[in-house]
Amino acid sequence: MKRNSFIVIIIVLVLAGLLGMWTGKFGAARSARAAAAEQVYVAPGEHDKYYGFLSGGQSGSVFVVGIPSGRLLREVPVFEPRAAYGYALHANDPQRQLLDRTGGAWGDTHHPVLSEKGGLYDGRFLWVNDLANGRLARIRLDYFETDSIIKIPNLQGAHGIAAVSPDTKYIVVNGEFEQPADGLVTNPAPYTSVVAFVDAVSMEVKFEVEVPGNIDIADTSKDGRHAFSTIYNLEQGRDMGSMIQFDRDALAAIDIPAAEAAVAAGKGRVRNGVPILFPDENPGVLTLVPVPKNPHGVNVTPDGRYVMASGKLSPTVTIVDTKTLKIVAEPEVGLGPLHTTFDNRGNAYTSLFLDSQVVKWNIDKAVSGAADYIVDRINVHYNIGHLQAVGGESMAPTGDYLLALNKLSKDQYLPVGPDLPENQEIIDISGEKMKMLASFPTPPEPHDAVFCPAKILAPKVKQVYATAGNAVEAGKESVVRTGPDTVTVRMSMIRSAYTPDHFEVREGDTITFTLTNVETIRDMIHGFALPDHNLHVALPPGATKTITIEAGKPGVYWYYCTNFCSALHLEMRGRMVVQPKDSTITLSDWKSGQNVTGPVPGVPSTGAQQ
Ligand code: K7E
Ligand code: CUA
Ligand code: CA
Repeated sequence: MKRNSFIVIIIVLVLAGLLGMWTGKFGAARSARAAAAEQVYVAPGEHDKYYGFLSGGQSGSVFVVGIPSGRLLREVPVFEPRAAYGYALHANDPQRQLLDRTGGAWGDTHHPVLSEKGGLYDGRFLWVNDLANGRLARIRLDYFETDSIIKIPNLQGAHGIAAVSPDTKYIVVNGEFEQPADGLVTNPAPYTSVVAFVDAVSMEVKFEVEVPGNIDIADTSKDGRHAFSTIYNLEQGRDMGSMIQFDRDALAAIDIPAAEAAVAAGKGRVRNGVPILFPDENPGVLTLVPVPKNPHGVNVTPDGRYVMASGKLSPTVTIVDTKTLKIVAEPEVGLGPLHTTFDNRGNAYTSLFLDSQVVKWNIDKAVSGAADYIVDRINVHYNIGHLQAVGGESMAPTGDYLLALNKLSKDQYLPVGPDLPENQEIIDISGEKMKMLASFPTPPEPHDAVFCPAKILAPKVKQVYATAGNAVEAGKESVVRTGPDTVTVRMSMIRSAYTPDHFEVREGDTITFTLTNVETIRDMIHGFALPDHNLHVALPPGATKTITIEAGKPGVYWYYCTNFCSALHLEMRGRMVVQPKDSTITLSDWKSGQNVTGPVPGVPSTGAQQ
C-alpha cells in the first residue's frame, strides 16, 4: 500500500514536470509569435510605413501593398483590362486602343522601378516592363494611374529594366529574346539583342546598344556611368542545350556617356527610327565581364562600389568592381542564387531558388576572402525568385524589412484547387539573425518588388482629379445630334444622379459619351455601367472620360452606378432608349426638352418620358 502511493506520487511529479516543460515551451513559442505579429500589425485606422509595389507578372498589372502589414491597397491595371476600374474594357476606349496598338490587351510585368532624385526615391513615377510584348509602361504616382505605354522597337522580350541613377535620366530595357542582328529573318548569322535607353520624361527610345547573345536582368551604377546586364546565352544558341555550353557567360557593362557620344557623332545605324550602336564599330561602349555560366540577377550595392551577378546555375555570386570592371570575389552562397539585395550595414541578401532560402552575407568579408562571410540563412516557402530589402535598389536602404517573393506556396494556405497562390514573406533584417514575421498570398505572379517610404509618397497623392479641358460642367450637360447617325452625350454624375437621366437615340447611331464625375470629395467614385454594351467606366472624383459606342439593338437600357456611393446608390441610374431605325420619333437636342414628337408604337407618347 505504502509502496503503491509512493509510485503514484512519483508518476504525478513526473507528469507535472513534463507539463511544466511543455507549457514553458509553448509559452516561449507563443511569445515569439506574438512579437512577430506585433511587428507586422498595423491597427485599424493606422497606416503602413512603406508602399510596396509588386509586379503582377502575368496579371499584367502592379499590386500595391502596405509594408509591413502586407495588406493589398490597390491593383494598378497596366497591360490588361480591369473591369472593376473600367480600365481598357471597351474596344473603343482610348486606353484599350493604346494597348491594342502597342501589342495586345495582356502583358507580363516583372520589374517595377521607381524614379529617383539624387539616388533617392522621389515618389513621382514607377515604370514596369511587359516581357511578352516588348513594352514599357509608366505609372504616375500622384494618381496611381498608367500614363504612358510604349512599344520598344528592334527588341523582343523586354525583361530587365532599371532606372539610370542618380536622377533617372533613362530607363534601360533589356531584350531577352535574341533576334537577327539586322532585323532580317533571312539573315543566318547568330542572333543578338539590344539594350534600349528610354528617356524617362518623354518616354522616347533615344538609342539602343547591340549585345551579343541575349540580355536578362538590368541595373545601373549609382553615378550614371554604366548600365549592367546579365547575359546567359553568350553561346548565341537557339535551343536550351546550346545555351548552357559555355562555362562562363557574361556581365555586360554599357558605358552610357560613351554611347551618348557615339550617338551624337552619328555612329548609330537607324532602324525603325532608333539609332543602334554596334559594339564592334564603337569600341569602349560595351565591356563583357566573364561570369559563371547562365547568371541571372544583377544588383549594384547602395554605395555604388560593386555590381553583383547572381550565379543561378553556379552556387556563387560574382562581385565586380564598378570602376575597374574587374572581378574582386566570387563567394559561394548556396544553390540557385537568383537575386541579391542589401541593407545599410554592408550585408547582401541573396535568394536561393533551389535551397528555398535567403542567405545573408557580409560583402567586405567576402571581398577580403575571409572564411566567415556567411552571416545567416533563413528558410522561405518555397522556391524564392526575387527578394527585395526596403530601399535596397536606392542609395539609402533602411535595413528593416525584406520581402521574399516565393514562386510556390505548397502547404502554406488552404488549398484552392491544384493552382495555389503566390507567397510573399516579410522578414525582419534589423538584427544579426533574420526573423520570419509574416506571409501574404497574391494572385499570379509577382516577380519583383520595390518599396517607397509612405512619408515621401503619401503627401504627393492627389485627392481629386484636376479638371480636364473637356470636362462636363454641372448645369451644362447636353445631348446633341451631330449628324444623321451620330450623337454626343455630355453627362455629369454626382451623388446620386446622372444628368441627363435619360436620352434617346436610334438604332445604327454612334454615341460619344463625355462623362465627368463632378464630386469634389476624395473617394467619391461613380461608375457608369451600360448593360449589353460591354461598357463600364469608373470615375474617381473630378475625372472625365470620353468613349464612343454603338447604340446596339432597339431597347431600353438602364445605365447604373457600380460604386456604392450613397443611400440612393441603387437609384442612381438612367435610361438610354434606342429607337428602331424606322421610328417616326424626332430625336433632337435633349436640352430643348423635345426629345420625342409623335407617337411610337409600344412607347408612351410625349410627356411620359420623364
Ligand atoms: Cu528573376 Cu523576370 Cu526578375 Cu522573375 S526575373 S524571378
Ligand atoms: Cu454613384 Cu453609386
Ligand atoms: Ca550560357
